[in-house]
Amino acid sequence: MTESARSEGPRRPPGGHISRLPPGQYVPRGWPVLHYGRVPRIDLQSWDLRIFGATASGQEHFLDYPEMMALPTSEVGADFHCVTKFSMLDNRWTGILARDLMAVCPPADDVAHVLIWAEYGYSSNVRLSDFVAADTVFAHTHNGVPLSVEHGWPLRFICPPLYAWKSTKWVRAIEYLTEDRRGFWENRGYHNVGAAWSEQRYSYQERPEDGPPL
Ligand SMILES: Nc1nc2c(c(=O)[nH]1)N[C@H]1C(S)=C(S)[C@@H](COP(=O)(O)O)O[C@H]1N2
Ligand SMILES: [Mo]
Repeated sequence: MTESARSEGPRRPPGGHISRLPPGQYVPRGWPVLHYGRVPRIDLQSWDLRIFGATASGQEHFLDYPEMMALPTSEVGADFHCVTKFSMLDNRWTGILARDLMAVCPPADDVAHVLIWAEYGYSSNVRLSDFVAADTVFAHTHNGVPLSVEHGWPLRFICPPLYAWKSTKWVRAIEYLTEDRRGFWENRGYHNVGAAWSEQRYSYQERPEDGPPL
């Protein structure tokens, strides 16, 4: 694994106690709904997940909803950090681990980044090392209750150590990349990596190795 958000986590400040919250974050009263554009209308009959780009076979894969739901189910406990500074602690996400999906539709050997695509063209990129982590999940259920459409039903990506703009709602496609490519917010001022514990909020904070030139 390359240098990764995974090695980071709660730190003991000079004063003593360990904070559950990354720097600059607070816990709001409810669970805010935040996204760009409209909430899509979902039709499970026509829904599919497309896996394309640099696949190992060179072929695109398509999974319909029953095929996706037939993959092994996992539950992940994780906090959720939005760059606008709200955090939701102790979420239980149920769904399909990204690594389990990847085992079925593997990438080519030279893939190091992944773009997650949503309905209406929203996208966000993550490093393959974050994609295959044990707590990266395509979730359909939150704390035992199916996600509302506003929160990304029927399937949303969750990558806990990264800011939540990388937790794409209404996922429809996964693109395997041999060269990193920025998604929607990474092209509009947010950090290409976005590790919350390192406060990688904005693209002006990036080191050259953090992402492709803007
Ligand atoms: N498809 C899609 N997913 C998205 C977004 C979006 O605009 N479109 N916004 C992201 C941002 S910026 C945040 S903070 C979270 C918010 O998730 P929530 O509405 O479930 O709290 O969704 C992320 N996923
Ligand atoms: Mo966000």
